[in-house]
Amino acid sequence: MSKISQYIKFSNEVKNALQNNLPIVALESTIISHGMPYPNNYQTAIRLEKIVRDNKAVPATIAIINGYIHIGLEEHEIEYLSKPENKSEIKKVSRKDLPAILGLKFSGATTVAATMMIANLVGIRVFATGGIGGVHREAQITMDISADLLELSNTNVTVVCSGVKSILDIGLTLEYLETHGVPIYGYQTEKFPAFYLRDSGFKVDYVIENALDFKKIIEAKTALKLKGGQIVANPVPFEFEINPEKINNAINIALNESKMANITGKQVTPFLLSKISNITSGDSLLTNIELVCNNAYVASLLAVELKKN
Ligand code: PSU
Ligand code: MN
Repeated sequence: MSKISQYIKFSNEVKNALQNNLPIVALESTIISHGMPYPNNYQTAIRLEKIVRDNKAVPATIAIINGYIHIGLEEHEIEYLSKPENKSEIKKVSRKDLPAILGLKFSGATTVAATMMIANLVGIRVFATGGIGGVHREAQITMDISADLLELSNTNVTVVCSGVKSILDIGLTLEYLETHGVPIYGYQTEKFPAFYLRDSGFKVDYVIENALDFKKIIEAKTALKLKGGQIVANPVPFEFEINPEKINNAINIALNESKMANITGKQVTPFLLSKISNITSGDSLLTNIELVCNNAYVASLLAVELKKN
């Protein structure tokens, strides 16, 4: 009989943290391999781990290398995932891809959905990323709805993110999450953020002022035996917010180009991200990096609070 343990390799740091019940923050790898250019992706992945450690938690960056789920990466593994020459062999791995990637011994970068699944398998409860996938614009026609949303409804992990990009239909994404019982907590804000912007025009469900508020909610959720995850929406710091006109213009151009080029399926999100970064000559990348770092910081505060008696 095959067991999950035969597919998992822990870093020493993560193994030790699990054994000693220390706070851990999961980090995904699709933003490294498919979300940012080299060398910013490498530098950001290293910086994220440092932020988590500086805030008294243990980082667990998750990826699949040669058929093994790695939970906690060495620097050379982060480098492997970052390098442009490896991009074609590093698949973008969501829930549906996991059996084939492990069974056939491929390598892959995990999306929010796959990272949540893996974190949950080993009992990691807090996860930081940039933005989650969502309901794409015109999903009424394309049916393009990210598996991240269903994962949030089923898997008991908290995702700290800066909302979703307006490459998506934000209103429909929020409706979908509501239908599937996924609550959204604004970290010191009542506005649901739109990734590059602090305010999407939509509201979060509840505001949490600090990690203790969050812990009280999780205690109640646990008592209720509710399944599924939750979103902590953390806006990009003021000083790194991008000019709304500039970003909306870039998004519209990128959306048009993706339509013209007939981009579909899992290529859509990476295509749009790299176009937007090119159009804004890297401005969007800077914002992207800073918001992920801030999410790693807040996720660390939450993970630490959850482990306090
Ligand atoms: N949104 C972003 N940046 C990203 C992603 C989403 O702003 O890098 C990545 C995440 O890994 C997310 C995935 O889980 O894209 C969603 O892809 P899809 O839309 O194909 O489900
Ligand atoms: Mn999709």
